[in-house]
Amino acid sequence: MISGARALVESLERLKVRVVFGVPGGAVLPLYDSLLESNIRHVLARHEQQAAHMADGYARAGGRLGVCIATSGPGAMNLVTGLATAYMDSSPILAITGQVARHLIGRDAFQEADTVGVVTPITKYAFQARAAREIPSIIKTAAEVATTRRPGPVLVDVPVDVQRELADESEFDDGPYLAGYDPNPPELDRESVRRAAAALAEAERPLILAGGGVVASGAHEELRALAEMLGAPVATTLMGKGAFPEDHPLALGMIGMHGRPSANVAVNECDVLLAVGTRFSDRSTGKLDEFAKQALKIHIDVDSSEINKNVRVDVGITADAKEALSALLKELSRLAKRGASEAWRARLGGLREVLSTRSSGELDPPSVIKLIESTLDPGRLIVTTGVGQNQMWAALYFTAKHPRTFITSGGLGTMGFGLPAAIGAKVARPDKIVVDIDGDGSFLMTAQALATSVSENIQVIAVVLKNDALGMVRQWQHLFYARRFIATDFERSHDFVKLAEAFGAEGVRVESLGELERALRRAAGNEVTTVIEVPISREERVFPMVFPGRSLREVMIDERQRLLF
Ligand SMILES: Cc1ncc(C[n+]2csc(CCOP(=O)(O)OP(=O)(O)O)c2C)c(N)n1
Repeated sequence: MISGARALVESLERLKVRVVFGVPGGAVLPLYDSLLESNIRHVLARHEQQAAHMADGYARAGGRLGVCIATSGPGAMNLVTGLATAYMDSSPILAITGQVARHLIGRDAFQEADTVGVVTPITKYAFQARAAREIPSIIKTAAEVATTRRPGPVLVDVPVDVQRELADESEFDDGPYLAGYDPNPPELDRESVRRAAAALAEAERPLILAGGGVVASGAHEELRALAEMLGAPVATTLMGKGAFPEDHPLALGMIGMHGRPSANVAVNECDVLLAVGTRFSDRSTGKLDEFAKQALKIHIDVDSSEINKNVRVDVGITADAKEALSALLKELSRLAKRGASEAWRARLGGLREVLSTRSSGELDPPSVIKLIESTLDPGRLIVTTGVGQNQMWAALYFTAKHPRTFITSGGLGTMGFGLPAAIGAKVARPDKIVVDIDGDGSFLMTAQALATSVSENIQVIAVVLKNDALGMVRQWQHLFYARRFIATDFERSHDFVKLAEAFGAEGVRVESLGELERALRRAAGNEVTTVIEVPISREERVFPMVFPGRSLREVMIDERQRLLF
């Protein structure tokens, strides 16, 4: 006879789960007790939101399932932001929550919350185990649902008496729990692939737009082969950063509100657009009616509900990106290809100049990001970000050369994501240098994750761009609310050096690029986590910018100068 809790831990072991991030509580005590007998590492977060972001960072950096645990009621409710973040960015995490005992469900018992009810809209699936014997099959299925087709978070709610319940192992069911769920992507529609290949072969001004789905499916090599075969430039979404090496001659960088002009303009001038693994978020497309309206559009996505959801396309292919791109490559190798025209390449090459990196020699944000990249071994670097200006500067100026090296809350835009995600990423990839490029506002939302980082020896570097403000919101107040600033300036400046030290991390304040370089070198070899405070002006604004509701062809390069392409 074994308990539900033991069965749960064994199920995780069978999935080769090596680490879980969590915070214990009454309703998960049996589970924690069973973890004592396991080799699974438990990383103690100081807040469940952070446990979820850690699992998310682990999943995104490592390309495998991340697991987090919370107790019932407040613990589970604290996971919500982390689950919604993972849901929007299609990140495979498994959240296990405790629940009050079965006979107390629905009676407002102590620390009872309807966790499944709350998380259903922000998870790919939410299970509740009603008997110990169901646990192996639920955990196996939950992990399968989280990691297959379009990945996403899954929650398993386990009442505490189910964790305690003893069952004979012969009673345990480990068959599929959801008979209707097919983990395999749908069969590739060959006819659509042929149509897509024919259009691409004919294209004079082809453009490939790669989203997070390319990273998730590990299709980066196929993408590169296809781009090189066609001589087609490649733009990415924010989530697609790293899907294509950004130092490649065909790379245009990121599209969208703060995209690179070369990428945004390409969208509106290409004749054939191949979009792969992107859901065409409004932040990426700008004004929808204008988005690539001149182009024949092909869309590959593993989630059929994404095809024609935001952008109407000429050829929709529901498939795993890797499989579809391989099929396209094969098909194209049989066709005579026109290849991208010289004029097209020259046009886009010229547009690259529009965004030149300022090098004032001061601590301006582009120079800070560039220095992080050049000082730390770029081959070993993983960047995570907060949300706001810091995130957009990181996205614009960090050259992501490999998949899973740029980790950011793209869809939900969750402040506080950067530090815990960095911790999770470092656990998944201890061989990497993980740098959280953060804003002071975002950092303060989850700064106590420093406690986890220091006590668990998970060494990361946090570079806090300190403008004593909620910079991005302030930027919008500046641009769209006639500089009527409210609630965006911090009345007091915070001391991040002392904050770091309070947790046993190292803190350093830098006043120049030279000092920053020295601090980064020291931090990379440091035994503990380092927080580097970088003062920047609150008047800094992120440009280029496509104003909300505008077409990607209207690029503001500062607050007055509009370039119309
Ligand atoms: C949890 C959460 N609350 C509020 C917001 C709205 N918001 C977007 S950007 C931003 C300001 C971010 O400030 P900071 O982290 O200091 O970064 P900066 O823009 O100054 O680089 C805010 C409040 C958000 N994205 N997430």
